[in-house]
This record gives sequence, structure tokens and C-alpha cells, in this order.
Amino acid sequence: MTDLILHHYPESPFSEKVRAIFGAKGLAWRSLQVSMVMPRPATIALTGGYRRIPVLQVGADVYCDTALIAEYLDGKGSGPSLFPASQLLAVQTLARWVDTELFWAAVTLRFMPENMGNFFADPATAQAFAEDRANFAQGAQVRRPAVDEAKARYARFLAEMEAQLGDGRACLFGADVSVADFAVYHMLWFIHAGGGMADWLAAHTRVSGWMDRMRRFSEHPGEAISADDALATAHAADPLPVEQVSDIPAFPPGTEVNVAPVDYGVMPSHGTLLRCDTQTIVIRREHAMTGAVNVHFPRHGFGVTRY
Ligand SMILES: N[C@@H](CCC(=O)N[C@@H](CS)C(=O)NCC(=O)O)C(=O)O
Repeated sequence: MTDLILHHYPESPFSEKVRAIFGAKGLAWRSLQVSMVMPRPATIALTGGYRRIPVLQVGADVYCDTALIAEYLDGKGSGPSLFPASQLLAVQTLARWVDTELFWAAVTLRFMPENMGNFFADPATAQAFAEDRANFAQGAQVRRPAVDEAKARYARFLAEMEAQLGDGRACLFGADVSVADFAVYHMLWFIHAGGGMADWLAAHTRVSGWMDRMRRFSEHPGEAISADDALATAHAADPLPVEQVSDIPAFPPGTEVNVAPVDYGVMPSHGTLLRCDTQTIVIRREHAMTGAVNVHFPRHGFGVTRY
């Protein structure tokens, strides 16, 4: 049985990125479907506060943020690396831009009335979502563009992507998929899930063909697992050993810290710092529901403060 447990929900674009990476890397996975709104008791017991979705749990190790999850899965699955050394800077820079700047344009576009499709089952769900995301937005430092600006940003991006694929390449940076393909894929998946902007995609034939190929990667659903079983899995496992080191002189390993995203969804996770370097931040936590767990974050986009 696979030990990869994804905490996610179907409508979540960042979860779709990971679902597609599972397919591309030939990895079986287990699906812990969480609510689209809080509370999510099992997931929060594991992360210690971080509430963005998705989260990848592997035994008693918890990986937050798809940038880190993609790196972790790259080392586990088969096929060429999603991080090709000769294109690394371009691949990573595009992925980071898409996951932030294009994401906020995508949110504006997805929630235009004519592009919402059946995102909300009923008015009560819409109301609960609005209230939940108002809480989520507290302390955020991001700017969501207006519709005209979001449309212009997306139109320009589609035109540039169509040009990039113009030499007939299968993927954004050549013959093989990279993490940039998955970042762009989940964003376009989100924008076009409502169906109201289908003509935008149809007008870009190379992007449309690429999108059809990318969609196939997420045709491999995970096997369902309950929250109780996911917690029991954490309890039964020991966190992986971590070489303890910190590049923040004021916070040596062993310091009680908070770790939180620097942009939005800034609810912190509390724990004992094990590692902080240019790649990752790792904290150790103890919780009655989980036992000891290590929670891993990417360094890029996250901050460490004293608890
Ligand atoms: N940079 C994060 C972004 C994650 C993110 O924004 N996830 C959205 C869902 S797709 C979220 O957490 N929304 C609030 C929520 O679901 O509670 C990542 O790559 O994982």
C-alpha cells in the first residue's frame, strides 16, 4: 500500500497540480478529502496551524506547499526529473510566477459570474465559503487584480505560451514535462473549470493541445483514506531523521518557533526548529492525535519567527 496521503479537495487548483504530478511520476496515492472550508481537524493536528491545501503526509512527515511537495515527489517517482538542471532557473521562475501572480488573476477570472459554473452547490455553501475565506485573508499581503487587469494578464500569458510552443515542442521547456508545466496546468485547469472562457483556450490551438495532454496525468485517482486512518498512520510512524542546522543565528535548532507563509493564509505552525536552510524549514511537533511529527515547508515564501 502506498504511503503517500494527499489532504486535498476536488475544487482546489493547487491540489490538482499534485494530483497530476502523481500521474506523471507513476505514483499511487491515497486521498484524504477535506472540506473546502474550515474546520479540518486532522490536517491541522498534523500541520500545527498551517491551513493551506494541499498537504502531503508520508507517515509522520508532513510536507506543506506544492513547491516542496513537487520536489519531494520528483525524487520518489519514475521518469525524467521535473527540475531539469539545464533549465532550472527558467523552470522555477516561471512556476513561482504562475503560482503567485497568475494565481491572483486566476482567482478573479474564476469567480466572474459568467465563469463560475456550478462552483457552489447552493447559496448556503457560497455564504460559508465567503465567511471562511474572509478569515483566511486576514493578515494577507497580496493584491487581487480587477477583472480588466486579470484578463489582460491572462491574455498576454496565453499569447506568450502559444509562441513558446510554436516550434512543436510537447512541453513548455522541451520534450519532457517540468514543474513549470504542472504549475501552468493547474492554473489553466482552474480558470477553465467553470466553462465560461472556453473560447480563450480554443483560440490558442497549441495551448489547447498541451492542456489535453496535461489533463491525462490526473486521470489516476487516489484510494480513499479516512482522517482517522491518516492520523493512525502518523501515530504508528516515526518522523524521518533530520540533520539539525539553522542559517538563522538567533534561531538555532531547538528554538520554539512559528513558521508561516509570508503572503496569504498566514496562520502559523508552531513547533521546535530542526532545520532551516535555503531549501527547507523543518519543525518537530507533538500532538495527542498524531504523536511526534516533522512538518516541512519550503524556505522560499515562508518566514520563521520566535514563538
Ligand atoms: N503556494 C501554496 C498555495 C496553496 C493554496 O493557495 N491553496 C488554496 C487552495 S487551492 C487554499 O489553501 N485556499 C484556502 C483553503 O483551502 O483553506 C501551494 O503551492 O501549496
